[in-house]
Order: sequence, then structure tokens, then C-alpha cells
Amino acid sequence: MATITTVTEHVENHEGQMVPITMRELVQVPGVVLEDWFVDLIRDGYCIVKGAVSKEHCEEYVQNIYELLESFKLGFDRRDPSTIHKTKLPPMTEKGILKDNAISHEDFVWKVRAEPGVISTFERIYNTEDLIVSFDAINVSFPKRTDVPKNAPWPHQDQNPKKPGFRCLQGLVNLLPNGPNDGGLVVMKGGHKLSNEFHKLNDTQEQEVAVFSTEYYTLSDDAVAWFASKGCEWVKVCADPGDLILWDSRAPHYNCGPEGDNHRMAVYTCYMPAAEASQEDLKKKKMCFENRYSTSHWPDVQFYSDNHPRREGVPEPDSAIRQQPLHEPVLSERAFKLTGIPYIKDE
Ligand SMILES: O=C(O)CCC(=O)C(=O)O
Ligand SMILES: [Fe+2]
Repeated sequence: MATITTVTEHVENHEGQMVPITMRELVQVPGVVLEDWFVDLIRDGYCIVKGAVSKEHCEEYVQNIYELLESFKLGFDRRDPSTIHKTKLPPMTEKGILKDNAISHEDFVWKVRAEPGVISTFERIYNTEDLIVSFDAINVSFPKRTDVPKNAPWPHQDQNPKKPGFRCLQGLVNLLPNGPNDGGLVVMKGGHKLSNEFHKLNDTQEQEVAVFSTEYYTLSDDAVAWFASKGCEWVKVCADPGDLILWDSRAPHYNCGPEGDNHRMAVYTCYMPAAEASQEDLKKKKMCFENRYSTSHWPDVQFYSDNHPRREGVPEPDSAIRQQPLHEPVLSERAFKLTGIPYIKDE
């Protein structure tokens, strides 16, 4: 492929010997013409693909999200801002992430995953139509909340430092206007290129923090300072409704809460080649799909959540838990392929 190549590096193994490892890297090959967003992604570790989804569809998806929040019948009413309160909303973190209650399999979430402009972008990057998608969360962040803790920065990488190179591309479809004061993605520009050097120099391998899966690494203040000393800066990514934001899992990032008046709504959309998932991964995906469970950002599962949300550490009562979406997904043939089920060989 023109833009994904392999590079070989020598790393020390656990016996102190230097061994070669082959890593994948996104590179701009001379003579190959790339879209501006693709050039940005390779250089900066993130990019914005403008207008991947139409404004009309975004408006529908926004209404779908309000309808979903109201359907829990806890008191939230989109017309009454005073009902934006944790007791009136389904469980969600102060970071806005909603992943349980079968939300990841709501029909509109699948419609976002099946948007042609989103799929074709990942097909372009990976040069294959055989892709699988994460059964990921959605994000709803309301401004001016006093009922939940402030969303403090949580710089992290969604990739295991022991497995370097370009391995996972994350995405989100932004559904509402998202400017500098609005809640959203904050990325350390260019940090993806320095990740391997950072983890080697700082010997952080043993401090790996496996929160949700091993494909996660929390960056300390010192770590952030190291990236800053190399010239990297935090950038709040701004986007219009329908824009697809992509970022390399190695790029240090977090999301910030809204400071203005706008609500933030987004659907996380991460795809990878089906060929990269093992048969076990695909079978786990099938189980998650059939049970309407959510997965991490990694399309090959890594971690799944079985619709048993907690509120401030306390499990929700069974009576309040939803195991089925409000609207069951109706998948086209193209969308069904993204579940990974058609790629299972012995069934
Ligand atoms: O909401 C975002 O923009 C990013 C969220 C994120 O980094 C994560 O869920 O790992
Ligand atoms: Fe992340």
C-alpha cells in the first residue's frame, strides 16, 4: 500500500538482547498524491475530514440522541435546561461518554457507522473494503453543569506502549457546531511520532496502566511536559456538524468539557481491516453484537461492557438497565459486514 508501510526497529527484549521488530507506519510516499486531510493525519496525528456526513443526517442524529435520553423517563426534557441533571439522565461520565444500556447498538448509531462518507474514508486509508467497526460509545456533553465534577484533563494514549507503530485509527463523527469553547477532542499535535521515543527513554513499559484494556496508557504531568519540551502543543479540535475527526491512537489526547453554551454530541467510529482481527476476536464481536454489548475503540474488541452501568460506583438496579436498544438496529448488508460476523470462517 502506498501510505501504510512497515519499518523495522531494534528493541531490547526481556533478556536484554536487541531484537528486530516490524512496525506499521503511516507515511507519505513521494509521488503519491494524498488528500489534504490525509497529509494532516500523517504529519499531525489527527485530521478533520470535512462533511463526511450531511447536515440533514446530523440533525436527525441529534434528535435521536435527545429522544434516547428522554426515553429513560428519568426527567430529562430537551426543552428544559434545568433537567440537565445526573438524576434525570442515564449513567454517563463527566467526560460525556455513554456506552451501556445497549446505546452502542441503537439504530441511529449504526446508521452513523454505515454512513458512506465515513466508511469510504477508512477504506481509503486501509485500502480495503473488508473492515470491521468498533461497537463504541456516543458522547453527550452539556455545558454549565454543577451536578457533576468538572471534566479535568485526562491525557492518554489508546495504545499499549509495548506494541508500537501505527496500529489503530480512532474516529468520531461530530454532530453539533463545535468551536474553541465547546467540549471536544484535545490532541497533542505531532505527539504520535514521538510516542515510541518517549516510551523507550522513560522506560515506562512497566508503568503501563491497564484501565479498560492493555491498549491504554495514562500520561503523567511529567510525560506531558516531555512532549511539550519536544515542541508539541495541545490543540482543541474544532469541527462542523458532519465532520469526521480522525486521530492516531498513539497521539496523546483527552476530551474537554464545554465552556460556552453549546451541547456536544458525537459518535465514536473506529474501523480496522477485518484481516487484522483473529477468529477469536471476531467470535467475541459476534457475541457482543448479539447481546448488544459495547466495545472499546478497538474494532477487534480488546474490552467489552455488558450493559451493567454504575452510577458513582453503585450498580444501577436491574429494573433501570436496558439490554436492548430503544430502536433495534436495521443493518444493510454493508453495515452487517462491519460487525465482523461474515468474516468468521468455521460457522
Ligand atoms: O471524546 C473525545 O473526543 C475523546 C474521547 C477519548 O479519548 C476516549 O474515549 O478514549
Ligand atoms: Fe482516547
